[in-house]
Amino acid sequence: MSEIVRVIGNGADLADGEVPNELAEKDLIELFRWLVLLRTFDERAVALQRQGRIGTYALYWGEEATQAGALYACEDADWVFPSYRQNAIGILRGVPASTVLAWWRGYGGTHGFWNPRDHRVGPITVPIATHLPHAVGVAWAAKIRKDRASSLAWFGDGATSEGDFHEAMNFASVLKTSTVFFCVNNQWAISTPISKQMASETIAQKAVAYGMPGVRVDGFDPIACWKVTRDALERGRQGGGPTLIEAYCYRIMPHGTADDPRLYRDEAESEHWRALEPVGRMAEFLRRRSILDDAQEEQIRAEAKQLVAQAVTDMEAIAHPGQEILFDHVYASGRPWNFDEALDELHQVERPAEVKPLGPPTTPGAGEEGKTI
Ligand SMILES: Cc1ncc(C[n+]2csc(CCOP(=O)(O)OP(=O)(O)O)c2C)c(N)n1
Ligand SMILES: [Mg+2]
Repeated sequence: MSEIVRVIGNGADLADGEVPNELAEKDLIELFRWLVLLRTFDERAVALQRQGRIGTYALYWGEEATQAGALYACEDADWVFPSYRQNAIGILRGVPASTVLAWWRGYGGTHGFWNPRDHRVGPITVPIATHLPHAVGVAWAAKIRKDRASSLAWFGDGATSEGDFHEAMNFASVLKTSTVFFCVNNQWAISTPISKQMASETIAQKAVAYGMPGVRVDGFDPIACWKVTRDALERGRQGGGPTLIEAYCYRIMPHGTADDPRLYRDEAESEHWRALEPVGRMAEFLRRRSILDDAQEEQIRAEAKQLVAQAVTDMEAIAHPGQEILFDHVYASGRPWNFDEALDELHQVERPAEVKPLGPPTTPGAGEEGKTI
């Protein structure tokens, strides 16, 4: 099994490694700010779902390092493609946080979506692995145009069982595109553990078959995630082709707000991993080096809270879209006759004048059940 790249130790028996020279103190603080912003958004989104103010939500608590660390290594010109688990990544690139919340509220049109070209952030992708060929496509286009842009796509351990993963890996390696395949191995695909997902010892080793490097990194370590992504992008830009990164971590939380992991796993195991979560770990690391103090941390947290609170206000100020939204934007030519008929029929269905809250949360796993993404 290849070695796992790690920089941040645990302040005890596991020593800290070297911080790459390119990361100045201000970068480390900025990276911490990103981690806190992602965490604050995620915790607030779960609360909003529990209050019936947004729909089912796929939380990423604990996976912030794989997101912020990798994105920090990207240049603004690089394209990034999230799955549902990296749903808020766009807010680190200028997508309004209210737009992401509106997406989870089920709003379409201009409210719940952004133009991928504006920030080079692909749409939130629910179908597993379908965004991987897209990431290869944009990197291939960039290569043809002799444009410097690379691409990066995040996906899970479960996604490696999809054909799209293999097709994308093959195309990227044959065409030598500058693409980073960032696999967040959180060891679970809803209720399927990694042991039932694959017989391979690691995910990184799958890279061998495609003639590209496969590296393993501690997925709870933002600096290590930055480092391996930066190296992969550098290589790609120099014409070295794609890289597969396996960020080894654990899905500490349920798959989503409609999932109850107590039904299929021992929660004592998540408690073990929780101790490694990246936000607290990064804060402690920065304190060990006297880069962060209480006042600064408090300010970073307060700013994140304020940004997310404003996003909630903005999201809730959006007028509820009409039922037409289900049928609009399907065809560029407008609604065909059968859509009009279906819409008429839908208008006959009684619905409350006001948007009904989704209702208070019930026990996880009950209620909005089965509604998994
Ligand atoms: C093509 C497709 N098949 C099945 C699903 C249902 N589904 C949603 S999440 C998920 C598990 C994905 O696990 P993994 O790739 O490890 O990502 P994680 O949820 O752990 O981030 C499945 C099977 C889907 N969304 N898309
Ligand atoms: Mg997974």
